[in-house]
Amino acid sequence: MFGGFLGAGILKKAADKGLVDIRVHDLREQAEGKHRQVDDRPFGGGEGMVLMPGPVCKAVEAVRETAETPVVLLSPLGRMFTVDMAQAWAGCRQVILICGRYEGVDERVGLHLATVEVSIGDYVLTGGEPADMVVIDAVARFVPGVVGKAGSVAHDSFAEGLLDCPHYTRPRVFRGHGVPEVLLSGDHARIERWRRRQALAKTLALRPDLLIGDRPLSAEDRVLLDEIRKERKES
Ligand code: JFT
Repeated sequence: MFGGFLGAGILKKAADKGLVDIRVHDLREQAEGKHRQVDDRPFGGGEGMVLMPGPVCKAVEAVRETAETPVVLLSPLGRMFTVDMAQAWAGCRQVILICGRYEGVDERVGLHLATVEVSIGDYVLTGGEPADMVVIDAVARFVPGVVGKAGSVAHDSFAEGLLDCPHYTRPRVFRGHGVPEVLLSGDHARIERWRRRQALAKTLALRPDLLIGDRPLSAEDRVLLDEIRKERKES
């Protein structure tokens, strides 16, 4: 499942440049016995299979470089994964993600091995892999050089606590719908102001919770926001 994800696009480029080194480890390499068993039926009965703690612990211990390495368990029961976690982990020498499947991993992995348990959102997946990919992707973006200037991380939607402004490309008129005049004006200062205002207006309309977060707004942003609020009251 990780081959296509890691083998294409921005992550592949980042790996080729040596900016990130993302390794996938097969739990079966740590398994014992003829059958190299990594999962078993749940104690107490019930549906499905549970990943055994032994192979998971051995796999982590085989790759962990220091006691400071975050060991992240993805799980529907975890704390919500946030941009702040992504940024923090991007600054770590190493991050280990435990990726389970089936009904999940033995509870003792979360209790005694993982340093943090996170969920990527309130919806149900069939396994841990897509959640791990989300975390890998979000963390990698914060590694310097991974995302080019165009996607400049610091400048970006959530990193700044705001949603992105709208984007348009050719044609100028698509099925009768035009492009905001300001974007065709060539006036870069005006375009920047418009984009900032749009980002603030979109955030206020769609995600007002982001505006009362812990990131203070600049004086200019507060002026723009007041304007937007006034306009909304008038219409
Ligand atoms: C889901 C996950 C979810 C979700 C790890 C492992 C198995 C499937 C599953 C789903 C519901 C109940 C198991 C995982 C996640 C989310 C992470 C696993 N499943 N039990 N992370 N974030 N929102 N769903 Cl292992």
